[in-house]
This record gives sequence, C-alpha cells and structure tokens, in this order.
Amino acid sequence: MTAAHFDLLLVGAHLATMRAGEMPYGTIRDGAVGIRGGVIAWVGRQADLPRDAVAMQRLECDGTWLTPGLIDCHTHLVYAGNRAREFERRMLGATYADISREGGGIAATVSATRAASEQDLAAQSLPRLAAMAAEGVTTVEIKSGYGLETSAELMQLRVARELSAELDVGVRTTLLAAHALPSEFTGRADAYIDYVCRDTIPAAARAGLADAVDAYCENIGFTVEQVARVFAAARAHGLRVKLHADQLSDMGGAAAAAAASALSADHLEYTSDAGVAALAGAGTVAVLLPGAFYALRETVVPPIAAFRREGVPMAIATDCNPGTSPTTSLPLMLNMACTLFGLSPEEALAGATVHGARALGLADRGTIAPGLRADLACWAVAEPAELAYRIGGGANVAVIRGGNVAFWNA
Ligand code: DI6
Ligand code: FE
Repeated sequence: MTAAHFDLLLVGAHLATMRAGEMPYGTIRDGAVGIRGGVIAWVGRQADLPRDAVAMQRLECDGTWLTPGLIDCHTHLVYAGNRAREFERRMLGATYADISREGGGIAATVSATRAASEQDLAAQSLPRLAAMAAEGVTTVEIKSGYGLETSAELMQLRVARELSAELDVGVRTTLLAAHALPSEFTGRADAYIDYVCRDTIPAAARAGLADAVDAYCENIGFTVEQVARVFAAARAHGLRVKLHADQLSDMGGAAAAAAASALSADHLEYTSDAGVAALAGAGTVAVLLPGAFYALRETVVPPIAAFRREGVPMAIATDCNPGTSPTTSLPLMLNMACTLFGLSPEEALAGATVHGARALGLADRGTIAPGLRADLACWAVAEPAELAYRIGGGANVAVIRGGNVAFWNA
C-alpha cells in the first residue's frame, strides 16, 4: 500500500491544526486530511495532495473549519442527582463553603451516588457525556470522588469506562477519593487519608480502573501534607497525579503539585508567583476552569499574565460537576476563558486541544498532525476565533473519532 491510499479523505476544509509554527492556530487554508487505520496519515493544502491519492471514502467539508477533536481534561460527570436546591440557597446569600460545612455540597452528591445502582449511575451520567460528544469533544477525563469509599469510588470509575465504550468517546479516568471527608470520618481526616492510601488507591490500581490520581487541596478539602501522602501512594502504584489547587485560597497547592511532577494543577485562582514558577519548572499544565469561577461568582482571576510570562501551558476544561460547574459545554468554556480570564481565542482553543492532551499525558492527540489519532471536529464558522467568540456552541457540524465518522452534517 502506498502513502496515497486513505480510508477517509477530508477535502475542502480550512485546518486549525494547532501545531506550533508561524500561522496562528497552525492554520492551513484550503486543506485536506487523509486518514488511514484510525490515524492521520496526511495533512496539507489540498492543492498539494498526491496526484495518485485514492480514498475509500471522500468527504467534502464545504469551506468549514477542522480542528483537533476537543479534549475536556477535567470533569466529574459521573454522579447521581443534582444540586439545584443549593443553587437556590446560594442565590439567597449562602456561600459554597457554608453549605459544605453544613453537610451539603459534595456530601449531598456522595449520598445520592452511593444510593444509586451502577446501572442508574450510568443512565444518569450518559446524557452528559453524550452532550459533550455532540459538541466536538472526543476525549474526556472523568474523576471519581462522589463515592469516598473504595467500592463506590471503583463503581464510578467503572461507569466512566462503560460510558466510554458505549458512546465510543475517549475517556481517561482519575481516582479522586481525596475529594472530601466522608461523614464516617468526621474529625479524622488523617485516618481517611490512611484509608485512601492503603485501600482505595491499591484497589483502583489493581483493577486497572484509574489512569491518574487527584486530590482536593483546599481549606474545605485536604492539606498539602495529606495530599503529599496521597501522591506518594499513587506513585507507589505507578500512577501519575494532578491536583485541585488554590481555588478558594492559596494553600500552596500549585507548588505541591509541581513537587510531585503532576500532570496538571487545576483552578489556580489564588496561585502565587512562586506557585507559577514551580509549575513552569515542573512542566505541569495549568488547567483553568472558568465555569466554576463563574458559578461561584469568584472575583480573583488566575494569574494568566504570569502563566504566559513563565511559559506554563494553559488548558481549559468544563469541571462538569453538580455543585460548582453544572455544564457540559466546552465551547462555552472557550468563551468564558476569554471573557472572564482574558485568554485570547487562540489560547482558549489551544487549551481545549493541544494543552488539554498534555494535561492528560496523551501524546497521541491534540493537534492535526501525521501519526496522531484521527480525532477531528468540524465547525461551520468563517474563522477559528468564532469558536470562542460565540457564547456557547452551536457551530459543531461533524466529528471524526479514531478515523470513524461519528456524525456528519457539514
Ligand atoms: N471541583 C470540585 O471538585 C469541587 N469544586 C471543583 O471545582 C466541586 C465538587 C462539588 O461541589 O460537587
Ligand atoms: Fe473539579
């Protein structure tokens, strides 16, 4: 077979490859993409396509834009119930921390999730993953953290894997057992961390259900010392780590994540200059979550200028969760990352593609380049800035996942 045989050939598209180079967005106008064996085999200007190119299937993109499939690198989308009542209370003045201290918040979702059957949990979560997939997302990270007990944590991770198989969407699972203190351990946070390290992490690793381990480092979560113990247990089981860091206060979370060579540190509203420098030194990705910032009506913005100055890659994600970010829309987050945090539309798109992949440790996706997985999204926009300019979606018209056409309305 020669290099000019493709399973699928996309023509008549402008490409936002997101590869580094001279053109913003790695743009190739009037481009084509050849796919073979689920992998991108050829990328370039359509005029440069090999003369003898033959394809089993050829699709005309009609002047639309192709981007890498979007990557949502931080979600908690497997959970039961919802927290609309708490939203009502917060709108009357209660804070997220107030509700958490009163036993609501994460604990309310833990009760609902523990009470659900695996089947029910999957049924409630599936529409959320489907909604993401319908907006151009081809890889999603899904955390546990609403079981807070080994078997319930593993059930969440299993459901995440089941949904991936059912919808043919790429999923990376993250064990977030150190999300909150379950009521059985009230006043005994260190004992709970012991349990997570001795029971939950080994069980998840043994079952092969976790791709990474996360923790919630916050004054309403766990301390830097407790997080360090979780990270040590993760490392002992060969698992990479990431951290919810400095969301509501500066706990030194970014530096703790960097010290553990974390894949990512997430939120980072209160991260200090020293924290930013530590992330830069470790090559840890800063994951920005404008949905949670918006929903909590936060006023302290992550240190974007410092991330830029220090060269810390910035990813963007939904943080899809029932308490602080009840959204499934990554395109909406592109807009919010610009309007709320001051990212450029190009930085925002990079955050949901190339840097999202890096935040998950995935080297096989995130740009449109030969050799990478053929995960592509097609958008009815006149230019790529329109993706972030729109306040929430509506432009995604086709998706290719692993070389297969998931849907095609281009
Ligand atoms: N991620 C989280 O884990 C908590 N905040 C955030 O941004 C929210 C979880 C919840 O309230 O259910
Ligand atoms: Fe989160």
